[in-house]
Amino acid sequence: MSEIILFDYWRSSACYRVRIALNLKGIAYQVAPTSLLDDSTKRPDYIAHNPQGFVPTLQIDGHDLTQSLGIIDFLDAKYPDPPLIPSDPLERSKTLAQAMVVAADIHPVNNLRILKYLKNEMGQDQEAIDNWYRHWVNEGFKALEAMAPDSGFFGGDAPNLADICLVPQIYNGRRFETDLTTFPKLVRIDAACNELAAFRDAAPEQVKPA
Ligand SMILES: N[C@@H](CCC(=O)N[C@@H](CS)C(=O)NCC(=O)O)C(=O)O
Repeated sequence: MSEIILFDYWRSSACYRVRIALNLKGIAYQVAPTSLLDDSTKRPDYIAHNPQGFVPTLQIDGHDLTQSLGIIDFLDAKYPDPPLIPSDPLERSKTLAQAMVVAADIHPVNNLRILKYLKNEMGQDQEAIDNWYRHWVNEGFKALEAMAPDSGFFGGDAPNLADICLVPQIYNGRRFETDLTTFPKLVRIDAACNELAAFRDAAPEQVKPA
């Protein structure tokens, strides 16, 4: 089998999701550090791998896979143990809904390119941008808290795709000093996930290039 390569930026929450999934499944991979600070992802040689010019890209079996949830879905189909997306139709739908609160509703409006646009094109100052960020985290987390279980992980006894999406979003929420006190279940699940080496080893500070 050829080497698996993750085009990764240490602080990207979409990359963080994929790192967690790879670790949970015990899949060995190499990192191709890809900075978001120097327009590396906008150069033609990178666009050839990822037409959107985003990270992550996972190179595997001679293919370039993009979109963190698409990548994790592929990994789950190819390496089914442990499962990250339930096979039962009802549980699968619930897990995707929980994951998408973060991946489809919170993250896209708080992405680096959106924050840069607010600053450079809309002339917003840092305080307004930080308030924007916290507002959308709050909106999403209010709903996700209501969807969260009273004990265990979103996945029950073991983490699943929803937990994988939650942890990077909590990490970034804290970076922007979001008040998480009204989301006790989410904070509890985040802490439980971070008891696991697969989550801890995927954390930005653990993978930040020297
Ligand atoms: N929905 C995509 C989002 C990917 C994405 O937006 N990645 C960010 C980093 S977290 C990025 O590459 N941003 C570059 C840019 O905004 O130009 C996924 O889940 O993979």
